[in-house]
Amino acid sequence: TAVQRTLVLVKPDGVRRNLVGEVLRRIEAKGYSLVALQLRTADRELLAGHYAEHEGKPFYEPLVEFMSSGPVVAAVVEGQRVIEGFRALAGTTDPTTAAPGTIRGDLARDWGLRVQQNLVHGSDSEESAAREIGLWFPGLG
Ligand code: DAT
Ligand code: MG
Repeated sequence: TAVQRTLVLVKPDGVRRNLVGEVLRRIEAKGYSLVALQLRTADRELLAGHYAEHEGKPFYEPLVEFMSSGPVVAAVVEGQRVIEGFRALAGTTDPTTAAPGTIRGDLARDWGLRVQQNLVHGSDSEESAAREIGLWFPGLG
């Protein structure tokens, strides 16, 4: 089967704007299931692991700063091909061009200079998902 798990984050902008329920609603409406859920403010160590692939890039520091600026909701989500499917629900990284009907396309604000404030994160591969789930939910699996 192609049942997968992915790591979803509602980023600090989403929590601040009271969009947690809306994001989880879209996930559940698609038919995906929640396996684990937590509200937490990430420290730099966790974020350094989470965004290791981006270390050294010009947007890395502002990204970590933003991601540690307040609580995030972390979720392990399960479903048929959910890794690709959740990224389709989320829309493209830059909310400016994210399609209508997607989380970022419908709901993201302050885009332009603030690509990082794009409301959600979703793992981009089975490898990333396993690694990220291990970081955020060490007790799982
Ligand atoms: P995604 O979150 O769509 O997987 P990514 O992994 O390439 O995108 O980047 C991680 C986050 O970093 C992204 O959600 C927002 C921020 N980011 C990416 N590219 C950026 C850029 N060119 N300028 C500013 N922030 C960027
Ligand atoms: Mg990514």
